[in-house]
Amino acid sequence: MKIKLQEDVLKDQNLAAAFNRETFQKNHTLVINLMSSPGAGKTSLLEKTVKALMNEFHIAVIEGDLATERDAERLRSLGIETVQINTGGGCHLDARMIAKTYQNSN
Ligand SMILES: Nc1nc2c(ncn2[C@@H]2O[C@H](COP(=O)(O)OP(=O)(O)OP(=O)(O)O)[C@@H](O)[C@H]2O)c(=O)[nH]1
Ligand SMILES: [Mg+2]
Repeated sequence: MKIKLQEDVLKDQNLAAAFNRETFQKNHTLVINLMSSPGAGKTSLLEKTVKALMNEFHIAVIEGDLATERDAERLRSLGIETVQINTGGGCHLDARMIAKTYQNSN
């Protein structure tokens, strides 16, 4: 008899992410997760995208950064709602951070 001891370390995250996807779908919200190396051009791409589409769509941004509000300020200056999450030490946002921010903004 085999006893399976392994458990998916991302189980909790996957559940939270599934809940987020369901919520976004219900609200007809397209959510894009934009990730890349530091300095790769994420905020620049967001600035260009926002400028090109802000008259046609309601756009909001959740920014994740180790510290500072600088990137959020760059996007706010274009007139769109931007929430900055400072992770303190982590290099990514997780599904629960997104859920909490989305609930607080709606
Ligand atoms: N040559 C070139 N430079 C770019 C391009 N996009 C952004 N940059 C420059 O790359 C640098 C970093 O751009 P950001 O948009 O701040 O990059 P980021 O990924 O948001 O950076 P972090 O938030 O610090 O991870 C800036 O000096 C930009 O002007 C590009 O398409 N070509
Ligand atoms: Mg940036």
